[in-house]
This record gives sequence, C-alpha cells and structure tokens, in this order.
Amino acid sequence: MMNWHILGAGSLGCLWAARLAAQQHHVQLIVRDAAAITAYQHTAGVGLSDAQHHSTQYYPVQVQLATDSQPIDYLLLACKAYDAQAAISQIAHRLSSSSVIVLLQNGLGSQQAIQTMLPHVRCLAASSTEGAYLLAPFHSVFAGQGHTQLGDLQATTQAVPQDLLTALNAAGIHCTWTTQITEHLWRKLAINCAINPMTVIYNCLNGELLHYSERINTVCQELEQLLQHAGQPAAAHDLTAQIWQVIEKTASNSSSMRQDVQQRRRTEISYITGFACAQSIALECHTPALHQLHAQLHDTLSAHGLSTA
Ligand code: NAD
Ligand code: KPL
Repeated sequence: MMNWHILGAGSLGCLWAARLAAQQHHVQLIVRDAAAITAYQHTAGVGLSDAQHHSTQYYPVQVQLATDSQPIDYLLLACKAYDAQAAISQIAHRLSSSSVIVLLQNGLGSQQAIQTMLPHVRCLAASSTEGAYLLAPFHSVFAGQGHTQLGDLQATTQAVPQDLLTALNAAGIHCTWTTQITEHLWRKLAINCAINPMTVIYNCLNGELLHYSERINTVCQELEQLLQHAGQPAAAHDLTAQIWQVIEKTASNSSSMRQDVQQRRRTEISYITGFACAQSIALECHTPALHQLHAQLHDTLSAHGLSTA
C-alpha cells in the first residue's frame, strides 16, 4: 500500500483521494486551515458520486495541515495553477529526494516553477481529460471519464515508476506513461488557448466557435508558429485540424474557463494565454492575434469583476 498526501481538497483532489482510499492506500488530505479540518469532521468522509448521482460512496480519509511533520512519499498537487507554488512552499520541508510529486495543474508555467523550486524531487506532470466537480465540500462528482498522461518534467536516469502506474490504474485512474509530457502539455495549452478565451469573450458553447472560424484559424496558425519556436514541432503538427476536431467533439460543452467565469471563480488565464504570450515575447515569435486575444480576455474578465492574474 502506498502513502499518499493530497494537497488541495477540491474536485480533482477528492476524486483521487476517494479512488486511492477505495484501494486501501493511506490517504491524507492536506487542507488550508483548522476551519477546513472542522468542516471535514462534520462530513461522512470524502464523497464520490457517479455522473448521474446514482450512487455515492464515502471514504474516511484523514485530514491534516501543511504544518504536520509527517514526511511525504507520494504527493498529488491538486490545486489551481495560481496556487501551486505557494501550496508547495508550505510542505517543501516534508519532501525528500525519494518523494514523488504528481502535478495536476492545467496550462503551463506552474509545473516548471515547481520543478525549479525542487530540483532534487521527482516531479511528474499530468495531462488529464478526466472531469470532476464538487457537489459539496469534500464531495466530488466524477463527471467525465478520461485518460491521464504522466511523465517526468526533467530528464532523469530513474526507471519508469511502474508501481505507481500499476496502483493508479488499479484504482481506476486510467493513466499511461509518456517520455514526452512537455509535448502533451504544450499541445493541450494550444488547444485551451484557441478555445477557452473565445468562449468567454463571445459567451458561447465550444461548438458556436464555428461562427468565429476566421479568428480561430489565425490564432491557430500563430500557435503553430509558437510551438515551432518553442522546440515542439510534434505538438505543432496538424494543430489547426486538431483544434477543429476538439471543437466538433466538444460542441455542446461549455469550456472550463467559461464555467469559471459563469461561477465567478478566478480563471487560470496567466497559465494559458498569459503563458503563451510571455513565451512568444521571450522567443521573439510574432503572434499579434494571440496578444489581442489575451488582452481582450483580460478586459472581459475585468468587466466581470474577476481577477486578471
Ligand atoms: P478546485 O478549485 O476544485 O480545487 C483546488 C483546491 O485546492 C481548493 O479546495 C483550494 O482551496 C485548495 N488549495 C489551494 N491552495 C491550497 C493550499 N495552499 N493549501 C491547501 N489547499 C489549497 O480545482 P480542481 O477543479 O480540482 O482543479 C485542480 C487543477 O486541475 C486545476 O489546474 C484545473 O485546471 C485542473 N483540472 C481540473 C479538471 C476538473 O475537471 N476539475 C480537469 C482537468 C484539469
Ligand atoms: O479542455 C477543455 C476545457 O474546457 O478546458 C476543452 C474542452 C478541450 C476546451 O474547452
């Protein structure tokens, strides 16, 4: 059995906690403060429901604060990208060179920042198509079955963590090892850059982006160039066609960023178009339509009274 700490008791944190606990792994949820511990003590445990809410199971996992002294073997970092560095700083003293961290954050930038903070810790980045939301505190709904790609963020001579992959798959966390996680993250970033901001700006479902095909195509071409400049030719290959396929497949979806705006939650803009624009400047890649998109998203978030960071 493995010892897992899960930092961030939100949608994905609870989804992973429940499935790992169901397999008898030792799971500790690391929560923000004493009030969160008290709130958890008033629940029946971490709840997990299926998408139709037909069945719910509760798992009595333990909760603790970041200040706990217990060393950490396996850590799942399940907070938003903008909270990731601060969250890791709080538990950094509990990590060692034998710890393994799985980073679930969307976008790019937070993962590299954490690996830089912790050069001697094995950081695995995840790119996942699983979907979950919270029905109540500590109660997650497994809304969309999906697949998770996992891989090392920095070059390593260490072996593929087969025990980890076996344990995750046995827990129903369908995952595959990749030696190209950065390529997957860049490709997902490009898809999210092309789709999510426009669904917020035009307040539309993914499929309705067909009405803005000229703008999408221009942004896609710039993203292809950016991926080439970033040394990611495989991620750039056929990007525009791939993005249109995702739009078609997810036509009736409201993007995660649009859902955040509608629910008045902070978005991960800085790790999506913000990161892409910063990279295009650093790499001297001319992407005017992408910068315009980022600026318009920024203004739209401001108009909604939401954070632009
Ligand atoms: P969430 O907002 O539901 O949960 C994050 C949790 O982390 C919150 O409970 C927050 O209070 C907690 N947190 C933040 N800083 C903390 C700290 N210092 N100490 C303790 N707790 C802290 O987020 P989520 O939906 O689970 O998403 C997590 C990441 O996964 C995001 O980057 C998101 O984009 C990505 N993601 C989510 C989904 C999904 O379906 N929910 C799918 C794919 C990717
Ligand atoms: O990942 C997505 C998101 O909503 O964040 C997709 C569906 C690919 C684009 O909306």
